Amino acid sequence: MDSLAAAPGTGPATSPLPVIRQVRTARTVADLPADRAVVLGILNVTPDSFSDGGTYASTDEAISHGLRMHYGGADIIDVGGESTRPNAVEVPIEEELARVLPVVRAMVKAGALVSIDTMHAETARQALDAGATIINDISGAEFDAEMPALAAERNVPYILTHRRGTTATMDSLASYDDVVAEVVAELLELRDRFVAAGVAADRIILDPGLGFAKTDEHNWAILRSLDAFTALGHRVLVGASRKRFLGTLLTSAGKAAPPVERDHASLAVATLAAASGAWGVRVHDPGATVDAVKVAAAVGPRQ
Ligand code: PMM
Repeated sequence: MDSLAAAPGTGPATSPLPVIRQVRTARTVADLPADRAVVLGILNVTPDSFSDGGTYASTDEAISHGLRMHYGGADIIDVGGESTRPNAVEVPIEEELARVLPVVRAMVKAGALVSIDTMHAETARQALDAGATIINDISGAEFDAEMPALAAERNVPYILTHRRGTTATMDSLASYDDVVAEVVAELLELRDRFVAAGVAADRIILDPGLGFAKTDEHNWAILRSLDAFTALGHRVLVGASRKRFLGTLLTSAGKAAPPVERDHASLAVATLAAASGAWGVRVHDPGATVDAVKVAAAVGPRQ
């Protein structure tokens, strides 16, 4: 299938596809490539995400963008309906469901593997019923009490992300003596709570949660020591794409680079994360990132 019009149930094309590659898309998690890092394409169906807020707020725009990423080579489409930026307004579950479910259904119909980016077990449950196969939860220690039981019952991969506090409080909690050791310890404690609730350990993917209760320097320290995370015996996901610390890095004339000007730096971080053994990277520009992680895989580990 190589055009939007040919994707059953996804409606007419509303925008051109910049790149169409011959892709054989993985339909199950087991089909994901094992010889390079996996690339998740970010699909925020929100009016207020920091990095692309509002761009794909309508269902049609979100589906078109998701299909562009799918045909552009993304391994997984990560669909979210609630902004996770500092001080984001909480979205009622009905609103979150109305945003994500039509998009999840369309992506699944087009043959994409879908993860659902949500902090709510009810949203995750309905997205899984609609064909999503991975739960991506950034709530950290504030997780929904229903989430472990759902992850255990459905036995799907579960992305467990480090975060302290909520979107309202996380910036004020970005204080560590040793950020790497403390994030590892807090992630493992969370991991143990999920395992105790019946979630198979090999289903748990760990994410250090760049930008979630972390300063710029904390993010760099974690990236510098990614092997402390990959050594934990779980797959590791890294989400750096367009984040604030990259804007700061690229400051020009006293102004941080805006999110849309952070893609080259995002690509560099994804490549370095893949070279450090990350299982996956979550990015806004999956087509270019797939090429980059192939380079990382071809070079292989440092001798
Ligand atoms: N970052 C954001 C949202 N979801 N999920 C995971 N697993 N890891 C992340 O780092 C992460 C995430 C926030 O970024 P966005 O607004 O660009 O989606």
